[in-house]
Amino acid sequence: MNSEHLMFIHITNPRLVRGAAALAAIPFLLVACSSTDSSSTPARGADVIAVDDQWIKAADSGMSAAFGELTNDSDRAVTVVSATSPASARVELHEVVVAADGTKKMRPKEGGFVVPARGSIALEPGANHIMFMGLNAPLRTGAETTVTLTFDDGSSTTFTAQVRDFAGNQEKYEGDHAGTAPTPGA
Ligand SMILES: [Cu+2]
Repeated sequence: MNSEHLMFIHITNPRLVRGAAALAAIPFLLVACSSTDSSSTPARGADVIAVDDQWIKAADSGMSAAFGELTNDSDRAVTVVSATSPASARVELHEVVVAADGTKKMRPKEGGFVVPARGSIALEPGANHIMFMGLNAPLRTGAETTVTLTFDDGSSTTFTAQVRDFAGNQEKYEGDHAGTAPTPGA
């Protein structure tokens, strides 16, 4: 009688029961947290934008540009609103347009680069590009530098791009935006 009673107490020890209940509850708590995050908070640009095939045009001084492909792995459009790089005093988001006289000119892209939901955009010579407006030092073929993109939600992502030779697409800078003309000799 006594030993049976002790065994009963041992099995139903409240501390053990509470411990088991707490262990069982942990997976539910984790699931609850992650599902709450993804449903109430839109995915941040930094978490869903991938940069591929990135490169930068070699240049001794003045201006250059970075290119690549941006892919959006989310269900909302993400906009790149600005960019920076240690290689250039000023960095702008540019598009290329055909002027009335048929020549191609580049200018700041109004509103930034929109990467559509579940889609991608190409930054390439003759089209949208990340413009380096005042190189801090020569960009030599084979060297690397980083570029940081900031998205419309305030998050940012930094990628490393390699410098390549590229002779084509020497578009003129439109230069009719106050304060955006390149600094001579910069
Ligand atoms: Cu440009």
